[in-house]
Amino acid sequence: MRTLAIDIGGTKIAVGLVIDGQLTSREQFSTPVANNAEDFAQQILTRSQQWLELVDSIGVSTTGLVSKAGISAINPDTLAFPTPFPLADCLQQQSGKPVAMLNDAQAAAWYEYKMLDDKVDNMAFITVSTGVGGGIVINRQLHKGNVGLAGHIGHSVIDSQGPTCGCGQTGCVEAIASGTAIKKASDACFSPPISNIELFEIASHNPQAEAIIDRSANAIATLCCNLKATLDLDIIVLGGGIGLALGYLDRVNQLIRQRPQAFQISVVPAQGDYDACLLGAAYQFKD
Ligand code: BMX
Ligand code: ZN
Repeated sequence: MRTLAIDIGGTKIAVGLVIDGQLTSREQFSTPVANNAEDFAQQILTRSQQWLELVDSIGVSTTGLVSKAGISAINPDTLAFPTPFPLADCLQQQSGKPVAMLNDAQAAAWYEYKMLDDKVDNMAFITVSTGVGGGIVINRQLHKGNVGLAGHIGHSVIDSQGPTCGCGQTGCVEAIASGTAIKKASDACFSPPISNIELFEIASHNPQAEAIIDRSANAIATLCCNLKATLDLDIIVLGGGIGLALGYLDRVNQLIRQRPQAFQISVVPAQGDYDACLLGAAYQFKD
């Protein structure tokens, strides 16, 4: 089976060729403004031209709420989609190939679940990236809910005095922990501004950088303990550019170990590494 995998994030789009479950080549480019689905599909297919002839199918994982009608944003500050945004239909029409689409973190959750050993019944995947996304597997099944919203755990409120979130709530995990939130805090602190990569690099000897990263990791630790309390998960898999950044996962696990025993849970890195969502996109054709 040859699948063109497409992962649409708030900052970048990754495209790649997946042959029998293996990512054999990949490319990425900055996410364009989503003006309309036809143009957006056209731009992605142009960047995937070299693989299009070779594939049987197209698997998409995307930021946002995925329904039959198309994609919509929960937090338009991460990527705004005009309504309607029937991207799957447009990709199918323009390419002539079958298209399957899931929310990015839901797709990665199912892929990562299948990579785990047999004893796990309940798990969550969390991506800490432009936003904070999630996917939940309950009783060995991906739980999407009736409208596909399940797993949008980045929008759990953990601090009612916290920052405003683009979703309209106050104090969401995403508004505190995401790459976007980290950059905002960092820009308020450092002049000239530094990238999130630099922030992680200087954290070991810069207390301000350390505090910004710690605040994010603490919010993710709280989210993990809340998920344990709500769903009695067996394990949590972490991914995303921030989630997999230098020392971040260790911080989260250390912070979790300071919580009461009943809410502790072990958090492991995504086996698909930075490409968990891309591999998840293709994996939809596996089942
Ligand atoms: C947001 C939301 C989720 C998404 C998550 C991670 C939008 C556009 N997206 O919470 O659907 O899973 O961000 O997205 O509302 P990423 O861009 O960080 O991968
Ligand atoms: Zn929110």
